[in-house]
Amino acid sequence: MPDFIPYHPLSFDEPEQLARAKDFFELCNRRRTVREFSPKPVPKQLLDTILRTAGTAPSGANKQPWRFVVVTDPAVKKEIREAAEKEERESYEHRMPQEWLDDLAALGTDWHKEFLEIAPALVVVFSIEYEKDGERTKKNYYVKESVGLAAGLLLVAIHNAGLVSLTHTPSPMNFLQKILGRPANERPFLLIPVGYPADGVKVPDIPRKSPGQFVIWK
Ligand code: IYR
Repeated sequence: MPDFIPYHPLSFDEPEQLARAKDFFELCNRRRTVREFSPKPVPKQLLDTILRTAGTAPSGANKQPWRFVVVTDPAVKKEIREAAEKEERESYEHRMPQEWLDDLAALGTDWHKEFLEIAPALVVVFSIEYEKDGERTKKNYYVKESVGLAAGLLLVAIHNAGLVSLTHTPSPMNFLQKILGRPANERPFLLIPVGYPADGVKVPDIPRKSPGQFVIWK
């Protein structure tokens, strides 16, 4: 039998539950992806605490198959920017079909990725596909789901601390494995610049779906 320990659930009366749920919704609903950053540095202890939040995510068989590489070294950020822009330029100019480009038009993105050098920290999220146990290879489970959940918590923790982020997906991303010297069992998942927004930053005027559009009650 595995060891079990008592769980101490949070407990609120119903009005308090609703008030907390509303407050948390308001908090999350203010989060926006930001594409222009200030170079103002972020304290290491703050990032460390935010990353600990990401590490609380549930995961398949509790394997916690994530790695977060925090890049603040300007030389490494520059290397990442150059590699990302090379791939992104190829994608925007040759690889992405018109329909995809049309879908991105409202976001105002293109292959230029200055933010990869300007943002004070780049959090590069890797998924750990398998672990080596001596000679044996042990596969992890539900890796994408697990790492996606950790990344979601990361974005909310960043926002909660008054910082902003951008979920960036240069494609293909294998250059990150090389530049950051990660082993073959780690696969780049997301590249998340983190920091403060540039002064007067604007975000696209795009709507969120309402619950009527994405929730079904049976
Ligand atoms: N990876 C490119 C293109 C891009 C794709 C999607 I889907 C987006 O939501 C946003 C951008 C880029 O990062 O610019």
